[in-house]
Amino acid sequence: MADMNTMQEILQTGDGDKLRELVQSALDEGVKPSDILNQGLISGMDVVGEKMKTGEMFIPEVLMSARAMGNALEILKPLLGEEGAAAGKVIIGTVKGDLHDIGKNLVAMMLESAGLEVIDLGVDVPPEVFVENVVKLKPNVVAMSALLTTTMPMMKATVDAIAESGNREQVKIIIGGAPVNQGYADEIGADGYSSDAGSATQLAKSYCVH
Ligand code: B1M
Repeated sequence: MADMNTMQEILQTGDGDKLRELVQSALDEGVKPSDILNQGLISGMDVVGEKMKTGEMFIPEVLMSARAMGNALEILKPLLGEEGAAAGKVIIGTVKGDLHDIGKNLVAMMLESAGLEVIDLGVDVPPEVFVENVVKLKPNVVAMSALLTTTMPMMKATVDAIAESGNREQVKIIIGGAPVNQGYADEIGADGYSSDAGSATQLAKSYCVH
């Protein structure tokens, strides 16, 4: 039987091979990919976050867990898709100063699975790089991720930079990541906020289908 607690424990050890094995056997047993993601991997990462905070885990160990999670996500990627592909283009990135990319990658993956064209600008993306890509690629949506309270202000800086470039009306801007919420999206003049990859995909699609 697939055991989500074991999956969470293996994620904490950073053993990517073992984690992939567990994910695969859970899939073989018929466990839904979204349950593996939420109850096994994301819950496991929450434990890692807690241990990081209390000093029970250090950065190199957290990085190993992050890598193991990335590997496991590769297996889930093709299975998390949705029916009803919509045409549209999204540029996505983690804002300047912020190196967290697991959540952003998950959102990018789900957007792609939903049939949207996704241009991933990576991590530590300065406002001017978002602007350059808005000008060059003319996306329907710009999606920004931030995991640190100290990098949240970069979201506002990016919204402002896009406005200053004269392109604010041409693009919808959506934000996400653990420290942000709808109130913050309203405050900085973003068009929307999503708490997870699934709702980010719904939101982006709603801005792409005309
Ligand atoms: Co960092 N880190 N980290 N870290 N790290 C956090 C975020 C933290 C909460 C841990 C803690 O203290 N409990 C804390 C932030 C505190 C704060 O600001 N309030 C923290 C800290 C302090 C730091 C450093 C400063 C530590 C240090 O060096 N002293 C440092 C900063 C480096 C930097 O960015 N400049 C740092 C470094 C790292 C690692 C490099 C070791 C590693 C990142 C590896 C990587 O990403 N490749 C790491 C990790 C792994 C974490 C935790 C443990 C896990 C994050 C994660 O991947 N979660 C994290 C604690 C936690 O969140 N539980 C923590 C899983 C992921 C699927 O969830 O990213 O929330 P999440 O994404 C979700 C939603 O938020 C949403 O959808 C996703 C899926 O449903 N979402 C979006 C995300 N982006 C979206 C964009 C959208 C929509 C939805 O667009 C529209």
